[in-house]
Amino acid sequence: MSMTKQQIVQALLGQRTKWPTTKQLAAKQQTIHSFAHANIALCKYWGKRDRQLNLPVTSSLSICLGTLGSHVQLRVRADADRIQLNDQTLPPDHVAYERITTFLDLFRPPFFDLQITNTIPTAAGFASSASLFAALVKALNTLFAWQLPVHKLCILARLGSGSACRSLHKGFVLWHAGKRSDGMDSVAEGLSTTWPDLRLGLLVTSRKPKAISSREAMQHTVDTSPLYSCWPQVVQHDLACLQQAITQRDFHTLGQVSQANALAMHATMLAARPSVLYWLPDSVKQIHAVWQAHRQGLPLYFTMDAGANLKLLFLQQDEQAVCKLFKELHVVSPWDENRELF
Ligand code: 2P0
Repeated sequence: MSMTKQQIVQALLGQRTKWPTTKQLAAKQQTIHSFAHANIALCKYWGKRDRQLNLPVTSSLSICLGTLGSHVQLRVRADADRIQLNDQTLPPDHVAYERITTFLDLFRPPFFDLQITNTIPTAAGFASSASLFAALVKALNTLFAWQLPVHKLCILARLGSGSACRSLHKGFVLWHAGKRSDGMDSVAEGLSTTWPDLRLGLLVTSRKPKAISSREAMQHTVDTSPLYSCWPQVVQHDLACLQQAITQRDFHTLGQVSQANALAMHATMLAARPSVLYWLPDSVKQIHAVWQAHRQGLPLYFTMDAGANLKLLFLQQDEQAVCKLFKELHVVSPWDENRELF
């Protein structure tokens, strides 16, 4: 039988769970600031072996979005949690309020005052829940002075949202699926290879929240898609290719395999019953535009998550040509910390 989230927290924090009282914390009047960048998977996390602990069926590999992500300010409060998201106070029946407070329930007392500023569109397929839970876990670590090593922070962040563990490292990150039922080996690892010339381009097709959350779509696909049984083999192949492409800085393989992996994930969703289709007419137009540019010799690829937006992959040398084709592009340099774009 799998462990509960509370048991995992207890196991990770041990004596540290005897944290200071609300009064002691409030007396410090501390406001903790933290930041975690968003991440985009090149080989996707799609399907859970344990829904309670967000343990994935397969490993996955991502790249961080540099300065784009979630800023969190955390303080303690005596009564109910208060959560502000991009300057709006969330009502208690808001889906994000419920999700965040359910996570905070693992660390009571106290209650919390949380201000979140996402520098990427929230819930539009730009992985804002990953950066949010990663930033929140970093803030809790500082507030309670746990001084946890990063692999333990990964496990805590994963309890909030699976891919949040990938937002605790920079650059390329491999999230190991792990084998243990308690998930203590399901942690993210930062890869040592950097690739400063690599660029991501965010194409905003829609800022609207999705009709179906990625969490629901993922489970529905696992439960009903006849194509899902192929997914672990696809990932095994793609992960090996991507890791080699990263080591060798082989951009064509990186682009081709990332694009194919995203399309394979969407294929599993399309085959679900009923089908899940995140693409909008503009998404399809943009896919064709990328393919046409590619046919004309531009080394350009895309990936997509559970949303309508494309993320383009290209190299610095082609940035001008790509920006000419896609006027609304937000270019991200994963290894340049000084580049603010949104
Ligand atoms: C990823 N996605 O690898 C994949 C690809 C979306 C598509 O991680 O763990 O709903 O239930 O919070 O945040 C988004 O999945 O998953 C995600 P849980 P979530 O980036």
